Amino acid sequence: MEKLQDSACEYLSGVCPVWCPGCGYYGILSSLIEAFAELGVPSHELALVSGIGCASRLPYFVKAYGFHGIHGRALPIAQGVKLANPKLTVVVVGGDGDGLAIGGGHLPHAARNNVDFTYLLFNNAIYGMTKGQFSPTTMLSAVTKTSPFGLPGETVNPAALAIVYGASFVARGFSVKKEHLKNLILEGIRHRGFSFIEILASCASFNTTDMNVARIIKAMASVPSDHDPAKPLEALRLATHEEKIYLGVLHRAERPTLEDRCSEIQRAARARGGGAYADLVAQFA
Ligand SMILES: Cc1ncc(C[n+]2csc(CCOP(=O)(O)OP(=O)(O)O)c2C)c(N)n1
Ligand code: SF4
Repeated sequence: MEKLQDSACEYLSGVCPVWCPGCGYYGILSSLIEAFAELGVPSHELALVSGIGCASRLPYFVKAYGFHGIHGRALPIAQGVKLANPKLTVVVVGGDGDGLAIGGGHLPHAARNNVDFTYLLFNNAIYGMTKGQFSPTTMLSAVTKTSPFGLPGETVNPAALAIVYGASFVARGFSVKKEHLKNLILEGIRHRGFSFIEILASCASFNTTDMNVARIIKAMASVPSDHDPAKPLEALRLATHEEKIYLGVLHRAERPTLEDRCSEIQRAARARGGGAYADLVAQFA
């Protein structure tokens, strides 16, 4: 990793990352801890939650509470963490396979519930940890261990999916653009509600074609300054552009969080008053 700010180094756990040389995830780790340093949140108020995969190893490397969960289940675990202790800043990390294949059923619910945490989806368009099987974001034409002649199914666009599912903050970053990514992570954490950040990153060992750094640099473009992130259809237009890869905040909306709604429901239930247990049982007799 490049030289980090001293304040950011405070967030390194001392466990050395086990990622391959050249892995795009190093850039994400440094942007993340730089963002933590700028936020100034103490380690004991930070929780990192992950599933399984190379991306999901990140909590080991950061001085914060960490939960290395089971494959694809980081989002519901993080929802429980946040509801149990709303004071924590909760960040979920994971790969495209973890989050969109086995864990794909959880994204719409995290988005519609608008839980106040940030999900960093590391998109290297491959299963890195298990040595190069195609994932939901692999390009149709890609040659992988399990797609020597191309893929049978269409490619998923993570940012577009999050917009359609109703996430209240959706952005796209690139592991190589570290300062830009740090600012996106800061915005995502400061956003009140579910923030989803797709981060493009190459897998140096198994996929340098889909996430070819030179290809992305050539195609990347900043979200135009006159873009209105409150309009989801406009955000979708940028997220699904056929030639350009738009980086930046695509969508942002303000709406009540799960915590707000749960408090309202609890207030309403308490206002109605307790019922008798025997009456409740009698209804089903
Ligand atoms: C239930 C279950 N099924 C399959 C696996 C094997 N497995 C481990 S990591 C992984 C894919 C990881 O890919 P991705 O989420 O894209 O992360 P990357 O390693 O590329 O960062 C799979 C299929 C597992 N650990 N548990
Ligand atoms: S296999 Fe790929 S994603 Fe995993 S550490 Fe190596 S380069 Fe990174």
